[in-house]
Amino acid sequence: SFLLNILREPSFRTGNTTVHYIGNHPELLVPPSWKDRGTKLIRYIGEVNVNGNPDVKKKDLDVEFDKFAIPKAKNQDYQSGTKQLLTELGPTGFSEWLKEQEHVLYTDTTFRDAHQSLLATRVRTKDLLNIAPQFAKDHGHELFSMEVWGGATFDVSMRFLKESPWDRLKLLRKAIPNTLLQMLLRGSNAVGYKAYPDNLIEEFVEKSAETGIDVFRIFDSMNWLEAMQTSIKTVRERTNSLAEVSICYSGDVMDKNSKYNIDYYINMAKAVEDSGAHIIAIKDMAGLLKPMAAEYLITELKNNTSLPLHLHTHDTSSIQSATYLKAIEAGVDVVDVALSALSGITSQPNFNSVVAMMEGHERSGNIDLKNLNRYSNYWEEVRKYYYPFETELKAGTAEVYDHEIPGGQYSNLRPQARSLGLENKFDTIKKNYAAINNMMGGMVKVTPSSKVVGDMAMFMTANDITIEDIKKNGESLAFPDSMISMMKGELGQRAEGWPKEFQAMVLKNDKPFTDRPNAHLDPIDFDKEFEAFKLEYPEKATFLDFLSYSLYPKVFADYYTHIQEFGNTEMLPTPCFFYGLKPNDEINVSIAKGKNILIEYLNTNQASADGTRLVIFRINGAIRSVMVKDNQ
Ligand code: 3PY
Ligand code: ZN
Repeated sequence: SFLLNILREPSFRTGNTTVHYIGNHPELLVPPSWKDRGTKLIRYIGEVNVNGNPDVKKKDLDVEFDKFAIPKAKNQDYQSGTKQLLTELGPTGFSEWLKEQEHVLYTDTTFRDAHQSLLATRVRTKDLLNIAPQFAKDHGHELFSMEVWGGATFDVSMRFLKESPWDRLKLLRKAIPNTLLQMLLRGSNAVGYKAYPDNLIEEFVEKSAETGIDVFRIFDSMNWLEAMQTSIKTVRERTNSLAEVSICYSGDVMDKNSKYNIDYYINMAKAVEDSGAHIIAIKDMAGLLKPMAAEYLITELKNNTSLPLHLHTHDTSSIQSATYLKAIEAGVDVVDVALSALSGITSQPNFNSVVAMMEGHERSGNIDLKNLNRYSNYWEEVRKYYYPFETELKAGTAEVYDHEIPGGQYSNLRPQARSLGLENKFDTIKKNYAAINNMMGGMVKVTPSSKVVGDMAMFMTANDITIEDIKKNGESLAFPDSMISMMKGELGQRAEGWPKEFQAMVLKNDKPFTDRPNAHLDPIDFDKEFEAFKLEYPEKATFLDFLSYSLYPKVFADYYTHIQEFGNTEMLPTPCFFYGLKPNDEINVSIAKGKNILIEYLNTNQASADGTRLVIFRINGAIRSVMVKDNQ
């Protein structure tokens, strides 16, 4: 870390070093001690106490959280599970094994999609780690996998939680050694909202596997297989993980006249099989697959393909456990569920209740329901910490069949509407969302294509524009950037193309391209750019950090600034991270392996003339204070 200090010192970085360099900079020889780390942390807590966490808008600083006990594992040790089986059998052998299982298997999404869909992806690593080893000891060996990474978790970790997504994965891998760890990968968009160069996708996949991912659920927001090929190929050739390739479910498979009829799904499943997939996922991101439709779809796919089938849904309509029962009876191999306390509505169906539903069924698995309930109780308590991020939908809605808004997007749409002053027009927004989908000839709507439809619905609602207005005066409208980008081809292609007239209206005189957007992006020069990165961000200079930076340069830079100013805030308890401390609150923070500090908040002085306040703490018994500018 001396070297890091030196590398960071500005005159060193500009190359103005002399033989007197160290003599002129004695501070560089002072090791960063717990005192510095403590000071950084109290600067953070002081800042939150005085000005609040900028991510928490509905701030209620007097909120009280009950103390509760973290469940202990019933089993002393980890029992061997699917992780060991994959190592033993390899991906192809594992895929064959999976298909032969009589009982249904489960993926627990609690650590990823469940909180992405209910709590805006805000669950912090610390709260996952509190429970991960115990849960894995008791239930890891009973599962197919745990979905723990990808989707929005990568971006949100850095942007809002000020955590390294790679550290999260490393720690979870260590805590959960016996079940497969699964991630959601947006094909050529990786874990972002736009296309990235192919060689970045390749490095990202390889490093994700090395760091802990066993199952890559790959999808494309247009169901365009071409856009998933780089990811599939990389998983197959550069890792020992499973390539689970998704078919995103849209419309209603029972409707023979729909473009998303049974032939559409059978044809796509065959193409997915030919692409080298180990597993086929049916990704029902909006929760549109009704029970009878599930029976029909799964039966037909089983008859026409030979890979295991993994079904994902969201319980937005509140009937998706019935869908699971029908799908299980039709032979689906794995279904996605979330622990009770983080299940339902825009999240996945309730794991605990699905286990109960399966009691007495010939395909029921062997899961200890009583024990599973203890883990749900943990999340019931921890969920309270995240109340400012709660989705506002209070119950299931059958309207989802009209608007087809994905679970993860639904919970974001209302806050977005509010921020644009459109909250009282939420009904119109939903109607416009459906109308745009219709005008575009029925779209697959999932990140990032769903965002385009959402942006367009906001745009129409804010400007009081109807579909008729667009058809009449589209030439003179300035469409949202995301729509222009999609019509240009920057999110990839749709097999059947776009409605030509509409595309021309949006693009005006610009011409779309017709191939993969990634084909237009220069590859990253890893050697050169990594070297430059290390000089710019010496305190976070691993190759994994470089990948984070390459995917999200601005978000990474802000995260880096946070680390420099406040140190590693990942280890602060969640109530402290979001709401600060109350007088005499004391927390015990692990700042390094085997090194803990005790931080007690004492009080805050009145603001001085220049608006600063002295915030006083005790660290390991010694009084310490920080000056914080009151922004009020
Ligand atoms: C994501 O891409 O984050 C999703 O969850 C899509 O369903
Ligand atoms: Zn989902």
